[in-house]
Amino acid sequence: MDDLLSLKQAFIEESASVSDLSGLQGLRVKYTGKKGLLTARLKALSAVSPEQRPAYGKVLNEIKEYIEGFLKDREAQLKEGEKDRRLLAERIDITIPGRHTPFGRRHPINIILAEITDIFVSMGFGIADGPEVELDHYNFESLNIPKDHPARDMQDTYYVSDEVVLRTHTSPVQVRVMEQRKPPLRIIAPGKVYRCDADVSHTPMFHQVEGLMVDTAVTFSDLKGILELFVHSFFGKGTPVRFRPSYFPFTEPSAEVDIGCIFCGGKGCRVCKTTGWLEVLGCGMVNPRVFEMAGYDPGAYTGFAFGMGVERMTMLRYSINDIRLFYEDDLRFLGQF
Ligand code: 2NL
Repeated sequence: MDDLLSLKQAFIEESASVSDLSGLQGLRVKYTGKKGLLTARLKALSAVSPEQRPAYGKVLNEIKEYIEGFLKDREAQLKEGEKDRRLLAERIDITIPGRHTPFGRRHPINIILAEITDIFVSMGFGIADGPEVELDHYNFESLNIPKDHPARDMQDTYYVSDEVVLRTHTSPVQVRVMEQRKPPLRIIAPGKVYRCDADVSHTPMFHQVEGLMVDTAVTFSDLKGILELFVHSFFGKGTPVRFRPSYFPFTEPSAEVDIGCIFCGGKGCRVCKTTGWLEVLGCGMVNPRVFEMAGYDPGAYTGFAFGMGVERMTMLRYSINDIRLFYEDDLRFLGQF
């Protein structure tokens, strides 16, 4: 009997320090396992004398029930605690703000390039493209720009080799189209061009839109009508427009198109250098020598051509005073358009 009571006492003491399921499993094996302390007593019951057996058996049974009851209750308790801890660890705080995924946007140059393109497409012009690495022949020679012309200066042109350059305008695209197609022709050539230059108003790469219309009786009036319509679509209907005589080797006669200064309303300011006018386009009637070199009969066809800088148009539209902002990848700038 003393042995049984001290067994129970030992179990009570040991069980008090069990704090997790693996500790509880150790206790279960130690007492109720195959070679457990309680199991040994149960096996030994038959060795107790018949007189003592009922009383001994009764106490032993009580201890067995106590031990088994304790193990069962404590297991349930520990499992519950472990579940609580797991749920706490897995808890999701639905009040934390979501991760911000910034959207990309269109570059201002591309917004304006698309606007210019759309206006000419609406007037029946098709879109042409061609190589940015171009033969000297197409970039200069075929446009009546001879070898000693200042536009070919090493300071302006990126030469790849003697015969190959980075195109300095998109005109060569239009020459290539003339070589491949017969009039009537009505195309624009938008794209990147390269000039060895860099300051507040020049970047080594910039964008141009050139245009070309050729048919049997295209006149300077057609040029004026189309370009005036373009300027009014792009800058607004009431914008004053003027054509001012100019010179390009590839057109004759040539002109530059000015609009009334959109910053001072024509009164004169820093942007228009007190003239009241801003230059937006260059244009002219295609030089017969250019037609000849492209394989068109200058006696049969006439045409006009024009060119504009997209960076300049974008700067005028959005009042930007430094061209370099377009190419600095500053999202504070790029996010504003
Ligand atoms: C400007 C002036 C111009 C042209 C470009 C051209 C193209 C062919 C034949 C004749 Cl294929 N001309 N292009 C004509 C006049 C002016 O550009 O200020 N560009 C930014």
